[in-house]
Amino acid sequence: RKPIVSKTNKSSFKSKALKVNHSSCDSISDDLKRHFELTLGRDEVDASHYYLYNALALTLRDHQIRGWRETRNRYRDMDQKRVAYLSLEFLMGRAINNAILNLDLDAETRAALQDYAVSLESLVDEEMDAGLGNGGLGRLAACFLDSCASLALPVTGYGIRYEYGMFHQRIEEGYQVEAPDNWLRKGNPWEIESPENTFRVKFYGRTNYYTDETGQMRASWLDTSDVMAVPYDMPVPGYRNDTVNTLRLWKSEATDEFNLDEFNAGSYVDAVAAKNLAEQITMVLYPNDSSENGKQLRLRQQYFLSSASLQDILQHWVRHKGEKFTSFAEKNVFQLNDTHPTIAVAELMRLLMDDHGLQWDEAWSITTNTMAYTNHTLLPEALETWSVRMFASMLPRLLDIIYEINARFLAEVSSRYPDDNERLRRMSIIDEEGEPRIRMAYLAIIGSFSVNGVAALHTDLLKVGLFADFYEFWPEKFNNKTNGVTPRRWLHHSNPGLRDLISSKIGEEWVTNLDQLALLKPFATDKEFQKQWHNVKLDNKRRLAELVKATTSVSFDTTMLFDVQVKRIHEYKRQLLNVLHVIHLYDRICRGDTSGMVPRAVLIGGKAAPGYAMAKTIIKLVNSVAEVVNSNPKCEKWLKVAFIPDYKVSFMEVIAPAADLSEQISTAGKEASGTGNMKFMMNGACTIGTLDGANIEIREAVGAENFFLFGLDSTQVEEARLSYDPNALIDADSDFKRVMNLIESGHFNQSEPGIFDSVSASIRSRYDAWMTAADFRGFVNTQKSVAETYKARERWLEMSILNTSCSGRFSSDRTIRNYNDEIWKVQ
Ligand code: B1N
Repeated sequence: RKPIVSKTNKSSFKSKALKVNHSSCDSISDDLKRHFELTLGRDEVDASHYYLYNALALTLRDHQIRGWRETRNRYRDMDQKRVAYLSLEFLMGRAINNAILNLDLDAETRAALQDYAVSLESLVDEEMDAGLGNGGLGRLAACFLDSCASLALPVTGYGIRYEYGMFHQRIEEGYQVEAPDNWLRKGNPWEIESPENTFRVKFYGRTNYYTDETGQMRASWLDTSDVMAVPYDMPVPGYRNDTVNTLRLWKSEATDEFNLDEFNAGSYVDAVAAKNLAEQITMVLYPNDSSENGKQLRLRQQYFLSSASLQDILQHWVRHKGEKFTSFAEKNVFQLNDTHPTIAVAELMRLLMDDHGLQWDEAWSITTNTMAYTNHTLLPEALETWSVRMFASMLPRLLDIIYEINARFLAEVSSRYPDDNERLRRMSIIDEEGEPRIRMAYLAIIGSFSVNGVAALHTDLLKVGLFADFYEFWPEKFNNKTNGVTPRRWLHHSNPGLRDLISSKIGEEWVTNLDQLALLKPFATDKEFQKQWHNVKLDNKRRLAELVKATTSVSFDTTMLFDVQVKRIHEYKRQLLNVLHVIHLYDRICRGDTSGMVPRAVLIGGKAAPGYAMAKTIIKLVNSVAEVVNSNPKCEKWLKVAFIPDYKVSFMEVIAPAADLSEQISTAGKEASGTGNMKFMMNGACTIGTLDGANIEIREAVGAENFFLFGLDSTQVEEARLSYDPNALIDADSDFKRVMNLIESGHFNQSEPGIFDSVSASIRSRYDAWMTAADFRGFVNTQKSVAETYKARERWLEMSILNTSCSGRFSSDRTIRNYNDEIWKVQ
């Protein structure tokens, strides 16, 4: 091959520009060439970014393979406890930069790419985000995998290889339009199929009871329709520690047994076509965040994941230890990411009893000593229940087991609380009000040795509210594990400017020990350091302004305060409150009242569940307000508003480093934790927020004087609800009145009358669950002090530096250490 870049150029680059490890540099270069020319069969005319990206991904995968194998062998030889993290969602984002960073191959990779005259930055955009999750819950699972590998903990992620991940969002005429995310269309160079570990998952059929040779009553599940589960493994590299863990994703495939009736009836084609049903299971991610949708197919996904994963682990156990399960619970933990994989409780019972011959008591002891449940939400609309009728037909054997679990549990309750039928009704796994339903959260609690919430407030509220009866029954099961995010992706990778500035002051230990960021505190008031800090932020704002321009055509001026709210669109997160403030600023600008104001660029982004009408209307409102504001010359100097379409992990990597102000404004008591709040803090944004979720702990860490607090707390919210009168609040506040009048007069929707009626009605409703009106005045006032502080540049910079310095405890390394110390107990 003729080198695309001349030899002299290449060698001078190598010798002068970068400090590189020559042996791995040559091997990266050689491997890249080999994959490009041999694996992919390309030559220089094909040197498109697409093929180069693939060749590079394969090269990096090669460099993880030995560590991957060695990690597996090490775990096996050490024979220590293992953790399986079961989750319907893993929101991994892109893998390429993570691999380069964790393998420490940045300089080598850049040098190798010189041969092709392309930059690394231009290649990484070729990778589609692995969007196998909705939001916080799925991204948390991804951060956890990074921390587990970086701590060299034997933790395997088990999930579903959705053919279609989170939908792509386009904005047309201000409205959200969904498009399918066919992320595997061009192949996935990171995954390795492992067909030898295929398992059979049963559905439908009936339970058969029989007596075995020894006279024992046993059960088997017969006449089932089976689906095959084929695993695809993705490497999860730890940070520069030779550990490579595994994310195992299951794909559903039809069995080779065609539908015999149809086959014999001569309809061969119909029989083959019926394979579609099996393959549907892993076709698409349900795009609902914090709400359940109750569809049959979703239950099929949940059981499919749970059964395949447990069979995988049991097969491994039997291969190495034989059919003896006495020490199984000492060597295995299953962490359930919300109730979504909770059917695993009943499935483990079934496998141990029906397939491995254990008796109930032994199987139950193993199950309740291996399962651990994480709750992620208090919202009633997110709590999963399944209709007994549907369950009975799809998973008959599992329903038998759930009934038995419930009967034994209720017997325990009634011996502790004799004659308390009301309590039995409340605590039963089966909700008998109306059509009988299975309460998955109760099954999870009863079947687990640990139940945790995801922030201190959230765990406290679980104990006094949703799970109060269970807390009273088993107080020792309940514990808190405040969420965290990985500093590798969310600071080291996404904010190179800040990373280098921080390391120049305190060294690099912070990357694996984030508490070290506290060493920056003395520099918070250092003028020279503040200047450098400011310049990094400015650079990052430039980068974000380019993205905003490219995706929305709105120009953000980098001297403005970047005021950012990106997250799923949900009423409880109150994007609406944010919009009310924007309209208030607009109204003031139009009236010429700009005293105390600071020029702001407001950025909002996030997806609405396709069936969530109000969330979609809120997106339309943001876009309508943006259009009016951005086209008014009076606003030019003061206010810009943009809605960034298709918010995703790779966008957050650009957004978080550039934010000045982080909007965390949920109705207190509703956001279980939040994790975006932590990413912003780590990158030096100040938070405006309510006393909700992890905001409380963020404020505690950074100090009340460095946090913009407003609004009712969770207790006040519940009190205020009793006599809530939003119309009185509006009438008593002339600013609020004008804002409502702008919305209700059709100012933002002149050509589409009435489209925001539902929005104003919800704000004015006494039953508004999110109490938006209650916090309007507090929010507007606190935004005023944000503006004042931002103008006092040095004070703002001090706050910004302190936010980063105090973010150490929000590393997911800390969270995972807590899980391990208090739940998993892996040595
Ligand atoms: O989990 C995150 C938290 O930081 C957020 O506060 C919380 O809202 C989020 C059903 C959910 N809770 N529940 C879900 C997602 C998908 C689904 O189908 C519920 N997501 C959260 C991490 O702890």
